[in-house]
Amino acid sequence: TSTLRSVLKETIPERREQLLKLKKFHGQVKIPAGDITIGSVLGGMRGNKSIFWQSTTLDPMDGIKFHGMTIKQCQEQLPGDANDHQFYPESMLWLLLTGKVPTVEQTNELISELNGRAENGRLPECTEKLLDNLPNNMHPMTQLAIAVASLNYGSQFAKGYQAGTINKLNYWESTLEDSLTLISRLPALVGKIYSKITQDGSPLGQFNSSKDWSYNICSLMGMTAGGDSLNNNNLSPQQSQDFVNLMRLYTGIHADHEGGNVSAHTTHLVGSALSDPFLSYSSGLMGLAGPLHGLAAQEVVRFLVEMNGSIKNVNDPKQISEYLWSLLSSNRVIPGYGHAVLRNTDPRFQAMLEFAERRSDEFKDDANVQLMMTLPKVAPAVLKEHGKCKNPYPNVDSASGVLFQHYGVTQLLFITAIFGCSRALGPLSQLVWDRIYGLPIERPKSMDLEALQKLV
Ligand code: NMX
Ligand code: MLT
Repeated sequence: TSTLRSVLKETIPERREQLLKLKKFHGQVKIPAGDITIGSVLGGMRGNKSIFWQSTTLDPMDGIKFHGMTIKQCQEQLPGDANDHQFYPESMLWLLLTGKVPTVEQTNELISELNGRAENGRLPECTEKLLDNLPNNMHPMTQLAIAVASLNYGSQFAKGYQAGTINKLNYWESTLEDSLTLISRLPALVGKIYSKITQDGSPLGQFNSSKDWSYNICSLMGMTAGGDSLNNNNLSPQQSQDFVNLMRLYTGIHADHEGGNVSAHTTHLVGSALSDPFLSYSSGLMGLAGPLHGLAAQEVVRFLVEMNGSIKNVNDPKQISEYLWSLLSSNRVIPGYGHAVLRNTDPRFQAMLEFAERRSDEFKDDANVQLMMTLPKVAPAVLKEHGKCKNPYPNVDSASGVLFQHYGVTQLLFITAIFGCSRALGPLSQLVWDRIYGLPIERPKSMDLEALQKLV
């Protein structure tokens, strides 16, 4: 991390000074439109601007921006696979951490840095044994969260803190070390878990240290072409190449969604107790596993498959609309639609859709992908008429699951584990900055019903 560290170090003094001045001289300034109401206390803290988060900001209409850059701008400017206009998640990680667009050399250096830490895809012995002892059919997210927590056995931050050898101003350095190690281990972890849920836990593919992080996620899942896969994955060379680019796209754009979403907020909260990055992100993963958050991608696939089996003509908007109404009248949600903060189509959904549209031949006979592409023309009107949800448009989880399924990832529970690889990038970058700034432990005040009642 020599260059990454030096780029980070250059930005630290100015940012630290800015934060300290704000805290010291302007701590009493009220945040506009940020007043906390009884509605926000009882309503999931919506509209309550109270988390400090630097790397991404969510606009309700335009969606996510990474240090001010839209997904399109990231696709144009971040180094990646030139043939597919697809940036590497490593360049996204660089951007998230430093606020700067990396050069090709800097991106390659970070790719090598992560590969060096990955130890050829070998997991620490205790983590390997731990995973071997978990039932193969245990929920992949439970396995992933346990395995990530177990990596804290080697935490530099925890060791240094325990020994009292690190100064508070330098906490960020071992936090960065641990975060990069955690991220580098994720391909091997999810590869192992994928093998456990599909076979017996033995390797499905080989780690390739000349390739990028997303490629190695695919390779260790046994989904690449040529010598790296040890698995007969039935993909043509073009399909495995496309699958790798789908993985780069997916893991690049799911990396961060400002600070308030459950996985990011949990990582930040647990990290504020100075728990090390492994424990902090393991907690974030537990939140990502909920059906209203990351698990929704899996629910979408189930729902599309069920709908395909239930209606005669999936090109008939009337039949789709009737099916959606039957769901809503039995008090079920339409998965992949709605959002806590967004009020428009999620640009991440748009990016996944464009991936499919660019490969129309590949997907023309996949009834689930076709239905996913038709649904945005029908579901928003139904949800508007239903009148409950504030955002009737597709969210990020609408497209990803069926695309992964198309290439052979049929274990739906696993899709959230791929989300878990990606989401590590944002919250862990923020954790490094939390330590740079020396943010205190989070401890908001809670209120009971009587206290709220007194206010009215
Ligand atoms: N289908 C049916 N009803 C919905 C939907 C939907 N897709 N979205 C929201 N509603 C309902 C919601 O359940 C609530 O009903 P009630 O008052 O009876 O509790 C009402 O509309 C108002 O909800 P909102 O304020 O619009 O949404 P909220 O902020 O509470 O929740 C979600 C946001 C994302 C949890 C919600 O839209 C949802 O459950 N969507 C389906 C699941 C999903 O796709 N989740 C993935 C989100 C993205 N991610 O990765 O995390
Ligand atoms: C996310 O990516 O975390 C989801 O869209 C949920 C959110 O932002 O609340």
